[in-house]
Amino acid sequence: MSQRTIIHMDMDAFFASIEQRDNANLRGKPVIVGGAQYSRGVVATASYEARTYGIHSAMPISKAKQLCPKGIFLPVNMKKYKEVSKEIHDILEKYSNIIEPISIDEAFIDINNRDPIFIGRKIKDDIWQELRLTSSIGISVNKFLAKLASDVNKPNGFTIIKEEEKLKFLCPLPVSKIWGVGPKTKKELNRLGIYTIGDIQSYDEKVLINLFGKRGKEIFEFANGVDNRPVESQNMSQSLGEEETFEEDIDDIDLLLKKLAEYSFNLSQKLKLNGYLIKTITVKVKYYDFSIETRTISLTIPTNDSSIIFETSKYILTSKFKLSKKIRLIGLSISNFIYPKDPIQLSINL
Ligand code: TTP
Ligand code: MG
Repeated sequence: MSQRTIIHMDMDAFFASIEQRDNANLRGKPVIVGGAQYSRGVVATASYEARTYGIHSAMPISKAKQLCPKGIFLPVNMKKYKEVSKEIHDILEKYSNIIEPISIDEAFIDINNRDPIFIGRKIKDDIWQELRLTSSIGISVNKFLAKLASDVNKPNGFTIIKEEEKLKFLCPLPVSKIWGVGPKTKKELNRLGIYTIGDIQSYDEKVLINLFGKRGKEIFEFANGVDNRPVESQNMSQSLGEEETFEEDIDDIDLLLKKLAEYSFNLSQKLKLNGYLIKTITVKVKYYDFSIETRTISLTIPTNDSSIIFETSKYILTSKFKLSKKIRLIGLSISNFIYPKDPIQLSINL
């Protein structure tokens, strides 16, 4: 594969920075956003001033108040943040049509063979000039490294990891920095004496594959800075989907429904972020023998609602499939996109 250049952009203390931008009295102060209806009494984010007190996302508001009684606590104004997110997206679109938003404040940008430093700087400057917000930019040869790069010099970072530097950069990082290595896999790796990404680099790939199957191969590849995943631009003209192959073939309906619920939630978030509604929902099942079945339903009323997407997919799965064999993979996709002229039709709740 020829060498690619990927940019990852992540806004700094996103919700808190917007509040500080819009109210000069908050600048330079510990600002904590959260506690309102969406965040169930936890911190959504904290300004970098507040982080010096040890406050971070997902911490209970009560704990944050103990750590910093003089902090300024603000509710989540999701409508405003989503508007800013759209403005950021409009800036990114000036520089590439291959953009993959992965949350409200971050995106991958594939810039093909154009000058990454020039484009990265332009994006950062435009976001500052037009929106008075700082972002952190990471540039590298793939998504995994670009995302790590944007994170290392936050806030207001601009970091490049070159192909020839990647192994050295990765070496000292903890294994938890690898995509998909959560607390459980981390524990298992630690049990093998593997703590850093460097430990994986010098481990035998075959042993990892024996122990973890195809995940072992992925872990080894990430550790060596190999990641061939494309930037998946959300060109909403066709379809958007999620699927997962199970570690073992299954016939547990509850697990299948759990997957559909998870996909519905993720897909609904992407729709809401991009302002689209959909009319068509498709469920795909691949059986242990690799045979594939798909079933589709079209809705009369377009939606972006995760529970409608889930209930429809549940109906499809339970009424339109035989499910007589063990299942290897389940997928959910949505298509037939509509961009409503009247944005009030859209639910603003994430
Ligand atoms: P992040 O990019 O993870 O955090 P951040 O932008 O606030 O700070 P950083 O400089 O470290 O990137 O998340 C973006 C926004 O998403 C964040 O401002 C608030 C929201 N969010 C939550 O509501 N809950 C969470 O647990 C996290 C992590 C983020
Ligand atoms: Mg951020």
